[in-house]
Amino acid sequence: MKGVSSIIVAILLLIIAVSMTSLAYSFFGEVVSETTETGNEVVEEVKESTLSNVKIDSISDDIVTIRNTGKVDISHIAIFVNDMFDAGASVPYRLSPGSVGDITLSEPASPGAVIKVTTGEGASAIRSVPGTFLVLLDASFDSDAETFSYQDNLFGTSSNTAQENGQWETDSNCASGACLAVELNVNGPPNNENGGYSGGWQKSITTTGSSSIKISFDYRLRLAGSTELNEYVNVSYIDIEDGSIVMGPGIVHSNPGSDEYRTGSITYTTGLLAPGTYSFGAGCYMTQVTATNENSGCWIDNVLIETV
Ligand SMILES: [Ca+2]
Ligand SMILES: [Ca+2]
Ligand SMILES: [Ca+2]
Repeated sequence: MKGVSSIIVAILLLIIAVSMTSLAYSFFGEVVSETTETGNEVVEEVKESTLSNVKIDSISDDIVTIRNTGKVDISHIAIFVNDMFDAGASVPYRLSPGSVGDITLSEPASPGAVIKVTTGEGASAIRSVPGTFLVLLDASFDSDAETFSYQDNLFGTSSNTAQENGQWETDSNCASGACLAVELNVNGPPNNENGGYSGGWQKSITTTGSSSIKISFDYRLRLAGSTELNEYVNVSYIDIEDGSIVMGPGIVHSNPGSDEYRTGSITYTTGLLAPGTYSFGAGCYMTQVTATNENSGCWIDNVLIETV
């Protein structure tokens, strides 16, 4: 009986082993075949996105002209204006390689807006709408003061005119080459010491159309090392929109004994301005001094004024 059972057990074990092997084969076989299929799909997708390509040829008013620069058809074309999907735009249904098509936006995009085109194949293109920038003034001051005129007390102060001075000069403190300089508490003794000092350079700008105006300029400030905490200097300018005085960045003395400098740029854009003449000015303002050697100054360079 014992021998018979051993044989049965052996046969059973053999049957189990054979079924397991075949199960394992069919299981791994399926996995292998699925993996191969997925791999093929990935390869197809990679192939399509590498071969599909789109370019924006031009943007004019509400028409965005695109070109299929890839090797496969493009379809499911979508357009975004400043990241907003334009659901009302009319787009080509399909474009074959090399062909050109027009997208009509639901409304003309503003100058400077960012246009993005995407396709169902994964291609995309981005381009900004050309601006209508008109340069009203581009002054580097490298050969002269470019008809800017210097004025004492431009930023709210009212006396000390003998201690305020402006000159066009070539100086290593200019952003480059030559520029417009202002010196405050020039040669002492201090007079009306709590009244403050200011000086700046002005110029009128005339616009012929309604637009916003963008203004930018470079500045460098200096504050004498002999000053105390309440004797500080700010870069200052006249906002051409309403003629108001704007106090920009400044230096409050923190390192007794050595002169301190601060360099930077100011950029601002006005609201919509009606055609007309506007006055721009830039320079610096010093709060007060109590000694002849407490002085400050600034250098203004690269004034760029343009419509946007
Ligand atoms: Ca003066
Ligand atoms: Ca310059
Ligand atoms: Ca002082």
